[in-house]
Amino acid sequence: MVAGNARYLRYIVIAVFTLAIFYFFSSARYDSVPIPSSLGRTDAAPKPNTGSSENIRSQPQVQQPIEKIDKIDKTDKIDPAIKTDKTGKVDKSKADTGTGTGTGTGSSLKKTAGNTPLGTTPDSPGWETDLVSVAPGPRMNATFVTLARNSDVWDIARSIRQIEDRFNRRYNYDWVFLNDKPFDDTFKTVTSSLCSGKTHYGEIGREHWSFPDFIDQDKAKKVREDMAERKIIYGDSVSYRHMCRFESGFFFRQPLMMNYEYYWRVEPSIELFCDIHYDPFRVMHEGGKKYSFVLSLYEYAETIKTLWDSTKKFIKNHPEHIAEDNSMKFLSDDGGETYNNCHFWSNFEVGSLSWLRSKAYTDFFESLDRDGGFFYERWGDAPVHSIAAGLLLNKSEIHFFNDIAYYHVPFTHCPTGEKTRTKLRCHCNPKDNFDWKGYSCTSRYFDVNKMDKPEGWEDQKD
Ligand SMILES: Nc1nc2c(ncn2[C@@H]2O[C@H](COP(=O)(O)OP(=O)(O)O)[C@@H](O)[C@H]2O)c(=O)[nH]1
Ligand SMILES: [Mg+2]
Repeated sequence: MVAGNARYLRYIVIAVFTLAIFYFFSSARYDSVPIPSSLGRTDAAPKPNTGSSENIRSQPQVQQPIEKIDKIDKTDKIDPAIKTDKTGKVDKSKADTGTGTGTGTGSSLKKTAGNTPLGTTPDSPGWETDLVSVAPGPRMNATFVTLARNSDVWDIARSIRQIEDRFNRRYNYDWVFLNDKPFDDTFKTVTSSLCSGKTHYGEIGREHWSFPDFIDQDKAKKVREDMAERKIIYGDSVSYRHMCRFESGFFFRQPLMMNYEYYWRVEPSIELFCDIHYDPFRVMHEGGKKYSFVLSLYEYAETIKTLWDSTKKFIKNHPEHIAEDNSMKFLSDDGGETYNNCHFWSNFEVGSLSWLRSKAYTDFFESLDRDGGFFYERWGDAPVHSIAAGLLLNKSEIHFFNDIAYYHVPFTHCPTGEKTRTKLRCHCNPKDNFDWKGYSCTSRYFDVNKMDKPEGWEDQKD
């Protein structure tokens, strides 16, 4: 009996002891490492749907201040190309509504650049080696832009993932998606989960995606039938023609695009092969660039039979728009008499929206549009943009982004030079580089601009 009581007593003591230990650990304080308040902050309340959808997941507030307000010279002119708010901080809120001018209280970039130099080569000041943290420096008033169908969702997902991994996760630029039909929920959910900046979704108005009334439908139909017979790629497609006309004349005037000064066009299924150590939008702004490319080639002549005749007509009617130091030599081998079909491949573009919205460019587009070649032939937006850049801009306003290694089926731009590729952690095969091959116009571009070709280019010729 006594032994039994002692046993119960032992059980009770053990139970009390166990409870005490449990209580001790469960109420002990855990001194965590303090998290800076700026990290992990999210946008306040979800915004109402304004026709463009906000990013579904909350936005990390990761952009860095440009400079303190007291450093801003109040006499400086407002620069719409730089995104700032009244405190001198990078301001993303102006992109929210899809309206407005996107201007802020900005200092001139040159001044900002003094604080955060733009390093574009490994030995220049400001070259970024820390590719983990949020990128320092200002943000431009810029956005990615993609025209896509709902069915393109998984192909554009791949492109976004690569752009984010190689560049935008440190910069968080916005992304505008445009479609001739409403975007569905899957498209919005997938893309907004991948983009680190804000996402906007716009439906294109019918007037920008239909036959203008001056187009003779019978004539256009006959052309499509004939091109189908001759097996010209996309020759029988109506939607492809709307797409080319839209990219030539309307994407930059969509309401969602009016907020921005610079764009970077991204298509489904592209690849980026190297780290991007600096902000290409800043290169455009600080370098006074209006148009840029990574790949160039000859256009399929059958699709643009009268494009150059229309161009010559425009030159005659609008000599005031032709730049003094233009790139006619890139476009023509006989002083402008005929087109050599060289063009910048427009599925990649970083460019100035102000330039596309300028009178010079819109006069050019409208003149071509009236001639009907988007439907009576199959004019592509690539030769249209390229001829415009070549004639309306000075040479110094066009930029070749050697550091942006890129693929769009079937061509690759892989930077020439092993040192560059290693430094940028590229994963492209240098043998695939198209730049110096016979069907590329990049060698001609270098010659016209009297640029030195990179060491080793001759070994990649064919
Ligand atoms: N919304 C929409 N986008 C289109 C249509 N056709 C082409 N696109 C987009 O326009 C761009 C160019 O089309 P793509 O098929 O890649 O042409 P390619 O690069 O010339 O072969 C891509 O971003 C496509 O997603 C269309 O009918 N509707
Ligand atoms: Mg494409």
